Amino acid sequence: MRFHVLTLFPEAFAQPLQFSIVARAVQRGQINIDVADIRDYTHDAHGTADDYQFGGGHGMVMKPEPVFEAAEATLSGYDAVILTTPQGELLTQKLVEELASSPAIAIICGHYAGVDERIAEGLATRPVSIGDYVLTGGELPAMIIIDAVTRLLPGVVGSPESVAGDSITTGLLQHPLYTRPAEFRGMTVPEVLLSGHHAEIDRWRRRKSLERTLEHRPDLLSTASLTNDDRRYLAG
Ligand code: 6GU
Repeated sequence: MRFHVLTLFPEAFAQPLQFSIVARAVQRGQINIDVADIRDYTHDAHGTADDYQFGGGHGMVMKPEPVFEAAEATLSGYDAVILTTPQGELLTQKLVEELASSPAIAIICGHYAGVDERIAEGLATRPVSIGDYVLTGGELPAMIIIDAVTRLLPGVVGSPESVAGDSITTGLLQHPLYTRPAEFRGMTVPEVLLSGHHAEIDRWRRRKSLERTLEHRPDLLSTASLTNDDRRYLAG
């Protein structure tokens, strides 16, 4: 998978993606991340990439010419050209899965008050927001998209089951996890997990997932496939 990032702040990408699983995916050649500096495609001495809004109003707007020129110089035949914007489609695991099936993804990082609408109209195919809050720029959203997509690529995460059983994908949040020691500062690991009774362990995990989802994300439950047993348990 090839990621092409177009940004006014390429230095933001120098360190953050260079650790753990994403870094390993780069090293193994499973993904490739190219970062282009939009400012390299400006034409004045100051490298002006933004300007005042027509119609008046607070906040600068990213000019179309440098973004189009950066895209034309660096991209070719991409399936998805994402524009990061709070006005975009919400990034969900379903959208991440869809993106993971493209051979290449371009991400234009929005900045300032926003981008000239012609970037959305004539260049980006997919405006994406990462959640209902406002960030100062699209660099962190771009990294989040890269991380989430990379994780789904074949062979990137050790066990395919850990990806297939993702909470959110299943509509249920993950059950609690424990490792050694069995007792830590007076807090103990639930007895059932030490019992070796796999059916009991599965039942306990399922119930904890149901409880957590009901408490923190009741909106997800309608997307989960629930058994009659699950429904009885939730009904209390
Ligand atoms: Cl993609 N960009 C900005 N600036 N803020 C956001 C966002 C994106 N998604 C949520 N908030």
